[in-house]
This record gives sequence, structure tokens and C-alpha cells, in this order.
Amino acid sequence: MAQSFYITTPIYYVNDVPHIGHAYTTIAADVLARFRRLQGDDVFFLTGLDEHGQKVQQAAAKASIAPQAHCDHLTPQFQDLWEKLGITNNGFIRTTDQQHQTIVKRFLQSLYDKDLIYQAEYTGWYCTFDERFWTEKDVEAGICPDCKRPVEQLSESNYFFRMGQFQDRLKAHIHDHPEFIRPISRRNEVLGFLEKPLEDLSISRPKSRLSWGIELPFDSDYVTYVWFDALTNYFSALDYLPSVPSTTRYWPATTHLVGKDILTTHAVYWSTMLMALELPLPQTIFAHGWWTVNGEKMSKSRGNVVDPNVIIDTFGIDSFRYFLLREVPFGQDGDFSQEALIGRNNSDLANGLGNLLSRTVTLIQRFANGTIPARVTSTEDDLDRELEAAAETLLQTTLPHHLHPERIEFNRTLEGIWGLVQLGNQYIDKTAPWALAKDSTKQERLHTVLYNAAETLRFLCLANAAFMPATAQTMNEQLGLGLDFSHPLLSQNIDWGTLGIGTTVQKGQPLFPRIDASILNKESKLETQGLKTDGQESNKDSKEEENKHQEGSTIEDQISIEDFMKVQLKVAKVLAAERVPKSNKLLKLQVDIGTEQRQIVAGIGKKYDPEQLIGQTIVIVANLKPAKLMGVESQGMVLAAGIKEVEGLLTLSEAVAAGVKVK
Ligand code: ME8
Repeated sequence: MAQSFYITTPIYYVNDVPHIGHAYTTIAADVLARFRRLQGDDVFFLTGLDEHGQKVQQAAAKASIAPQAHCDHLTPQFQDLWEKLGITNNGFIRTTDQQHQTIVKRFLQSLYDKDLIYQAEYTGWYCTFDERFWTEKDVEAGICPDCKRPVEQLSESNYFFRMGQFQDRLKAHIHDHPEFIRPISRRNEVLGFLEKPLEDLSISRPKSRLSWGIELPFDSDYVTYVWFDALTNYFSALDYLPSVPSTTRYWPATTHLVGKDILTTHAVYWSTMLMALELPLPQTIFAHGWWTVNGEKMSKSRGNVVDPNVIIDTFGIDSFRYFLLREVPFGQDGDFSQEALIGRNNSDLANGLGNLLSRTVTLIQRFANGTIPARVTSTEDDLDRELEAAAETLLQTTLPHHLHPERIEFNRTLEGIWGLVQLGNQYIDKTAPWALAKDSTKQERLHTVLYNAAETLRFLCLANAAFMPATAQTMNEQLGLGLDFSHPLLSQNIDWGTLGIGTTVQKGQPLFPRIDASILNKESKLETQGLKTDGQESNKDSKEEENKHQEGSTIEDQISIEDFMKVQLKVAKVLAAERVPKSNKLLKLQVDIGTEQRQIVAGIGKKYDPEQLIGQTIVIVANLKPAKLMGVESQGMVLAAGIKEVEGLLTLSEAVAAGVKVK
């Protein structure tokens, strides 16, 4: 019987369009939902919108439209973005749904009937922005302790939920369930909060002050406070969004993912509400950290709110998904910047995984007629065994451990996956299939190496499926794996060596195109979305442009034929090529120059992928003093045309043997 897994995101306010903060929580939930489906669990993944309350009412008033029309207008912005990002939510709740409103009213009535809701006159400090009252001891110098805006004294009759009654039970629950609030630091924060006496919670607003909300079933002069309405969504959705009511199937929720900003409302308000309603509490409330942008808080007034649509149009969906979850531990704050995203894209994705896939496919095409060859285990050694052990550990241990709801360590999971990417690339370097190919006695070893490289990619495809679904699908297609990701592919141990033989591989576009930072910095659309352009950078570019013009117009010094003859140019054949780590420009080539094999480092990596070069006949300077480029020795120089950027490599129009002189 499949285990049920119910995961939720906060329901976002529809006072504005979604930004990267909203995308972050939703992508995180999607990864967990996808992972659990692949493990064979019965998943329900819920997201949606919080449509009532002052913020939405104010936003609608500003736009001079009715609140409902305002919500209807903004809803597709969220839904379309989730679709674009590949979000696989099973339900999308809007708190204006009639069925949701009915359940909120039912909850309110039941608590009122049990005398857990009462009416009282209340005078206190009120924060309009947070829509909540604060007690005297919370407010210092008339400032809201949460949003730091001024608070005002307000006196009104309201309805209150006897939250304070549940303080001891809640504390005991937190103590007895270490997994209830995560990470641990946040759990301690909540326990600290509960050291002070827990007040009752105002759960209503007079209609005279706020009309946009669900009317109290026992007093038509009031609407319910936004949090009572909003938090109920997690339960109400199960009643009407699945094809059959599913509260018993999915409640209690396995994981509520929230930002740290709304931890108290979830850990304290929601938990005590559930206790009062005699419903079980969720298993885990996980509060993640906060994103800033280029070191600053994201805000409309600063004009630095990042639109995820712009980011994914520029960088690609999977690169964005990867970056958000790889860059910072899930519970900690992070800083979003264009540079950091490009860095991750170019090094981890293009140089790492992209390179491993394309070189493996190329090698299979060149040395195994384009089909997955059979491995011969008797030719294997420690290198193969290390790869096999790492791949099996990744799927059997690393993923389930780090993605467990108590931990949710996306970054460590991805670190684990990229450990195998690195090992795979090293395996190819060390086993050197191009050298094996030259020796007719080593064909079995060659095929074993190619098989194991492809098998590593099958494990990587499965490990990445939840994080980067489109990438996993491309890997699946290029390697001809025939995987169907709608099946519970991770429900059983994946055994090394079960990759089918004889399937045809297919070379496609690079998995992750490399992104040139200097070009992106000029893109005004990113600028307007708050990703600052670097003024110095563009100045530098225009200076280079200038130099280029001058270079073109100067008369170059003439040299004698003797001078030219000092340069030994030779035909060379590229045997192997790979990127120099941490460089987006340098490629390390192994070339055959007839009499010997040489290693040459060439600055042609922006123009060419390493795989494109394998087998090419090129021209090199053979008598250049060896030099080190980024710590890698280069024994010669490759000839290419282009001043600032490489425009083309010098190749030969006819088949000429390696080592022939060029004059
Ligand atoms: O609070 N960094 O809605 P909301 C990381 N409607 N995450 C961020 C973020 C940032 N800079 N900005 C927003 C509400 N988020 C209520 C919730 S739930 C019953 C009701 C994410 O639109 C994060 O998940 O203000 C945060 O908790 C949520 O968006 C707040 O969304």
C-alpha cells in the first residue's frame, strides 16, 4: 500500500504578480512531490492563492477594480508561471472558492459552539500592514516588531479564539515531536516564543473596516481574519479539489513548506486551531530562508523584485530550479544574483553534467557504432567499482536521506549528485577510451568503459529527475533509456549493470548552453527586473570595441620569411577534449602530431564544445615554449581566427595526416 505524502506551499497573496520568493517555495515543494511520486508514494501537492484580506482589498482599490475581478485577473499569472516552471501540483486552491468558504464557516461555527470563540472589546496596537494587533510588550517605540512600520492604537469589538488555552499542549507537542518544526533553529525560536504567555487570537474584522473576507456565520457584521481563512485551506482543499473527498486519505499533512516570515502563524495559530478542531497536527512544518537580490531586500519600492519569467526566458527553467536549490541550504537565507546563476550554469551544469553527457554520447557514436555496447566485467578494475558504488549509494542512500522531510537538504542532495558527475568525468579521463580504441586487443575494455559511462548517466538521469525534469527527459532521449517518469522508478533499488545494451544513442543540443556574462549584462530586460548591470563591465566592453577598431586601422609591422619560418606549424588530430575546470573559455586538448601526443590548452571554449572537436584535424604551433594556463600545462597553441572572440578554427580542406608541416 502506497504511503500518502501531502505537501503544501503557502497560499500566496494576490496583491501582486509572483516573484522568485514564491517560485522558490513552489519549486522546492515540486521537487519533493516529484521525488515521492518516483518513490511510489501517493502524493497530493497543493498550492494556491490567498485572496481575502486588507492587502488584496487595497491592491484592488488602487487598480480601481472590484477585489474579485482583481483576483481573477492575477490568478493566471501564478498558474501560468507554475506551468512554465514544470510545477506538478495536484490542486490549486483559491480562498474565494465557495467550497473553501463553506468549510471556513463550518470551522468557525464549531469553535463558536464549543465556546472556543468569544466576543470582546479590545484595545491595542494594530499594524495595518500585517493586519494584526500586538500586545504592549511586543511594541517598542510605536513600531511593529514584525514589519517595523508604525502601529496605531485601535479599539474595537472583535471575536477571539481561545488560543491561550492550548499553550501547554502545543509546547508538549513540540517537545514530543522533534520533527514537527524544522530546521531545529526555528523549532527553538517557536519554543522561545511560547515561553511568554500565549494570548487569545483576534479572528475577526468589523465589516466597516474590512469588507473583503468571509462573513462570520454567527455575526454578519464581521468577516473572518485573513489567517483563519488562509490556514484552513490546507484542510479544506482536500475536501473538494481531489476527484473524491480525500481528507482521510491525506490528512494530516506530511509537510507544510513555508518561508520563515510565516512560521509563527503556522506553528502556533494553525496548530492550536487544529487542536481546537480536534484534528491531528501536520507531521512537519519546514521554514526555509529568505532571498535577497544582489545583497538587498527585494521590494517594489527598491524596484528590484525579480520576475521568474524573465529569469527562465534568459537562463532556462532547469538552470533556475537548480540554482535556487543548490546555492544555499534550504533553511538559510540566500542572495540571488545574475553572476551567481551564470557561474552555476556554466560550471556545474554545462561543464559538469552537460559535458559528461555529450562526451559519452560522442564516444559511443565514434567507438561503438552509436549503440550502447556490452560490458565485460572481467576487464573491470577499481575505477569501475568506485563508480558503481558511488552511483548505487547516490540513489539508495543519499537521496532518501537528504530529502527526508525532517532534513530537506536539497543542496547536499545536489552536492551528492554532482559528486557522481565529477567521478563520471574523471572516469572517462582516466580510462581514456580514445587510447583504448587504437589498440585492437582492448576492444572489450573500451566497450566496458563506454557502457559504464552511459550507466552512470542513467543513474544521474534518475537522480536529477525530480530537480530538473526537462534535463532528465533530454538525457533519457539522448541515451535511449526509454524511461517513463510517470512510473515509480525509484520505488525499488536500481541495480548497476541493468542498462540495456544495443539501444541507439542520439546526439542532441548541448544540455545547458553556456551563458556569456558580458552579453547578458547588456540586456535591458534584466536591468528593469532589478538585476543590476555592472557599469564597469559595460565600460570595459566599449573600450574593447574601441581597441578593436583601432587595431583594424593600424599598419601591422612586416616580418621577413626567416622570421616566419621560425614558427613551426603542424597538422594535428584532436584525440580528446575537455573543459578546464572553472574556466568558460579554456579547453584542454590531447592532440596527435604524428611523432607524439601533446596536451594543448586553447581559449576556444566559448565557441566550441569539447565533443565537437574530437576527431578534427587542426593546425597548431608546435615549437612554442610550454606554458601553464590556469594551472594546466599547454605544449603548443591552436590556430583560430578572431580578435576578441574566436570566430573559427583553422582546419584542413583535405584529409592530411597528423604531423605534416604547414607552411
Ligand atoms: O504570507 N524569499 O503570502 P505571501 C523566500 N498569504 N521566500 C519568499 C520570499 C523571499 N524573499 N518572499 C516570499 C502570505 N516568499 C500568506 C500565506 S499561508 C496559509 C498564507 C515565499 O504572498 C515564502 O514561502 O506574502 C513566504 O512564506 C511566502 O512566499 C509569503 O507569501
